[in-house]
Amino acid sequence: MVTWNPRNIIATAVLLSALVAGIIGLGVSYAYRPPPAAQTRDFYLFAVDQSFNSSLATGLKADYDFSANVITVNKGDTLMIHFYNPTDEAHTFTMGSPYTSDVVLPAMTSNLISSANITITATQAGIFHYYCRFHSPSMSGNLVVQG
Ligand SMILES: [Cu+2]
Repeated sequence: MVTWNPRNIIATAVLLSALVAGIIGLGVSYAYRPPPAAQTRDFYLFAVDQSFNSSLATGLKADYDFSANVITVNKGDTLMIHFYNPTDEAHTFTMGSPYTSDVVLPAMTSNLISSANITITATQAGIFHYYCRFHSPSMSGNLVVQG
């Protein structure tokens, strides 16, 4: 049986205050996260020929892919995608709203690898699909804008 002598009351008070402070501290650390400073991020993206026979696989239209299937930025960042096509077919970098884009790169020739710079200002958080119009679903990925 616990007797409420002054020593026990003090011990209980100390334990309770530590518990309350811990909960408040945890709550504050979750509640206050300063937003990361906006940055300009350069990202190099390549069309990739995976060199297999896609007609042997179900659900594929082609064997092309992007070199990266996830691009992650913070809301507020400016993303500069440097898109290159070192393959023998044309490719697109296509996105719907709000980051609407449709850049077409012609096939590589003997003296030129085509490229384009795509600038995206990440004003809206979320996960946004990008794809090549000619080689979906394999040639696709997601832009992740962290809020
Ligand atoms: Cu393509």
